[in-house]
Amino acid sequence: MLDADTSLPQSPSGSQPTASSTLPDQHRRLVTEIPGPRSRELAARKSGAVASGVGTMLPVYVERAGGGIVVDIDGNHLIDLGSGIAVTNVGNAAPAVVAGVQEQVARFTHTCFMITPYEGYVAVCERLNALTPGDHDKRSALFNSGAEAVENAVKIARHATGREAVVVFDHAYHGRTNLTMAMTAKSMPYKSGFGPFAGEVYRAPMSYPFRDAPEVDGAAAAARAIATVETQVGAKNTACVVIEPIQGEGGFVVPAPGFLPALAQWCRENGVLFVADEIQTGFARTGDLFACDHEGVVPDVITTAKGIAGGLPLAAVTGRAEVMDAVHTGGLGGTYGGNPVACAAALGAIATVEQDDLAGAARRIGDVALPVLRELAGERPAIGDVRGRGAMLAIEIVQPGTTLPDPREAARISAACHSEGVVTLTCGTYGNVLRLLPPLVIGEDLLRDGLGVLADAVRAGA
Ligand code: PLZ
Repeated sequence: MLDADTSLPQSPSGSQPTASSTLPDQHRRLVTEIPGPRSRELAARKSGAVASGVGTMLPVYVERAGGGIVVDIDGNHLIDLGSGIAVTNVGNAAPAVVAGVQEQVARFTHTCFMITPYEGYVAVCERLNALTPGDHDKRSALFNSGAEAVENAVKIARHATGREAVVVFDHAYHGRTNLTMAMTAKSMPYKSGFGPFAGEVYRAPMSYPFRDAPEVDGAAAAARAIATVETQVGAKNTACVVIEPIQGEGGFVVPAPGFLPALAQWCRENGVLFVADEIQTGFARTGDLFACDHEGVVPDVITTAKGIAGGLPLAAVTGRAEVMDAVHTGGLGGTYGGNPVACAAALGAIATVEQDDLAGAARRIGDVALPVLRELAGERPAIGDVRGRGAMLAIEIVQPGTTLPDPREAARISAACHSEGVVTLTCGTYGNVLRLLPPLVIGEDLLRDGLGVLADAVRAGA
């Protein structure tokens, strides 16, 4: 039981005004089947207009969203346990984000920072340099998407080291552009048929406690990865090691303690840059501002996106000043990178994360959810593992009594949650991980309601 000081706030019972909009009523309420008739009409229009390669996981069309609720155009109120894939950490249409965007969008929408610059870009870089792990001198550069940030981190690492090889891990996800597809591990749906892929990308084994033998602790898993790199790539050819401190799309894989520090130390000893991809884990999601903070790992370079700007497209590369500044002037950029409206949103989102202690809120979400999930796992052998940190949590679904992945059961559970009005996402190399990524502003009552729906869905299984 949580004491009063540390419990999550309850959801406001009625509508609450924000900067310009109204927070939707913070209760789950279904008024039609899911998806409802108006959403189904739009789904039909979608199939005649949108390329079918662009899928939709839960085709309820959204009318508004805020707090822990997504409201669809049929009037259904769904509990948001996805945050648009870890983006709306501060909640949808968060007041400081709305205010910043409205003020900025009325003054100017774009000049291109590379042509005639503006303060917002500089201010976001200052915030990133101050907040990311390590108190060394840092510089940042802004881009539009996570994949673009990862691409640029690799460009910078190659330039700064004069080396070409990039080391990534099993189960990694880094994006869908050509270079980042090469870095992403999973073929379907991300890579299949889209090759050839960029070269000089090498994959090392990840620490995956649920699937590793018990004797493979963090140090042993790091030694295994390092041996792979040393024999198959060579330290002196390696520009950077790029790793998600907790893997996202690959299955919310939390490496064993000691794995990340050992890798970082090997990098330091070998002139290899340690690049943390914190695109999914960043901005308080895991209960620390960045997941690397948990073990005191200080990356040379860190990529951020998603939670940085409360839903507007913005991404960043932040790194040691001497690494970042190794690139010639004009070597980094793009038309929209660090767009002024996105920067205003980011300044609002970052201020909200700090002022409202959303890292603390993320820890409390974990404190509420983990015991519920663990109890459920004790009761239901389909749950092979419960893991995660803060508000980045998952259950791995297996064939009972084994560690064999059961993606069909995971999909069934997720679909059952959807039909009861709870937005859940799956992930994992084997597609068998059900993940929870609630907005960090979710009320405890909504969170518990969502977890209850999930528990019922799991219990309905064989
Ligand atoms: N690095 C760690 O999680 C994006 C992908 C959704 P973009 N993850 C969600 C999908 O199916 O496309 C992600 C990530 C990590 C990089 C990225 C890429 O970020 O903003 O989607 O390009």
